[in-house]
Amino acid sequence: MIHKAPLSKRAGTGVFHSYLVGLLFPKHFRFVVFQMDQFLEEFRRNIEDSKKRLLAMSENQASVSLPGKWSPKQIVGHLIDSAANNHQRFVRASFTTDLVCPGYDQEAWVTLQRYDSESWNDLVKLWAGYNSHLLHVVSVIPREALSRSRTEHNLDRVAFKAVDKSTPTTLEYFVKDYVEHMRHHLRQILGTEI
Ligand code: NI
Repeated sequence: MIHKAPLSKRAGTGVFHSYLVGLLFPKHFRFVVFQMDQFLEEFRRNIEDSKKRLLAMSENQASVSLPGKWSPKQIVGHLIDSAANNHQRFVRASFTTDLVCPGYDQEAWVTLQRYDSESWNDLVKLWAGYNSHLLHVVSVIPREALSRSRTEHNLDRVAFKAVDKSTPTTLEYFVKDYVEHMRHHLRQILGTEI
């Protein structure tokens, strides 16, 4: 029934539900909130630190690619595609009980958009700006929507670390998986420290 309520009520339901959970399971609830806050703080630090380090690279350094591999420009381009796709997925999932998300052809997206011919500074700033917005979005999605158990999902196909179809999952898992994928690609450019 929640999916038919008006927007304002829907958000309110999440807050009220969180409040009830807090009353019933105070310790558990505080632990969950603490975990999420800590995750968001690390996500924020990843964006800020990586932005500085990426901007310190030259246009030439960012354009170099080894045979069969993406250049730093193309990797950041791929991360912009990932942010754009997951932005849609996260917002849509806040209103649904399932987690069935459209996929996208990652190689084809990078090739078509010719990220290699764009300015490195512009790409890094777009990547950082988009992720700052995603950080904000995740911080305002009702906790109930993040922790809702979703039996119908396709994270066996669209997640970085796949979840078996028969195992229920959550939007919280998917958000953390998104950031894990981002860190994986940042490490390819910046080395192991991220
Ligand atoms: Ni990837």
